[in-house]
Amino acid sequence: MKLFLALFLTFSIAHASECEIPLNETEFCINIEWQEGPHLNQSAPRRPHMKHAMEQGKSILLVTFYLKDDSSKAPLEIDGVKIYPWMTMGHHGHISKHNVELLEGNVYKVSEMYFQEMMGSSNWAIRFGVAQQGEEYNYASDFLTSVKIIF
Ligand SMILES: [Cu+2]
Repeated sequence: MKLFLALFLTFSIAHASECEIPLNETEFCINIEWQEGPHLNQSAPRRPHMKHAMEQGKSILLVTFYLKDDSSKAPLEIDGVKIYPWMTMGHHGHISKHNVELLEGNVYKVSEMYFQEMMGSSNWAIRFGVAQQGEEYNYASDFLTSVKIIF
């Protein structure tokens, strides 16, 4: 038990100066904080696939981006940033309903997310990407990083 704790502390310290979540390898880091949830609604009656996308969820995530070498972690606005819930079901996946607002202080609030268990899967993640100007963003393949949601 003591050995495990010592190893864990070493691991934490070794990564203290790194990004908790890197958006890309060189520049930006992401900080996330659940303001509400994440809630997995397992009691909703079974509905046809994708119907859930119309329902309004309660889970709210606060996201900030900061420069990797900025120890003050000052929140930045990222042009064209995409933050969205993604579900993986077997060999395919899909986006689902959400709303993103940029609050004062460059805090991104992602709300109205409804995480539902579907066909036995609760494999939800939050994906982050940046849309390039003049190009259509592909939600399935253009993300830069993804964080699995632990319910
Ligand atoms: Cu699904």
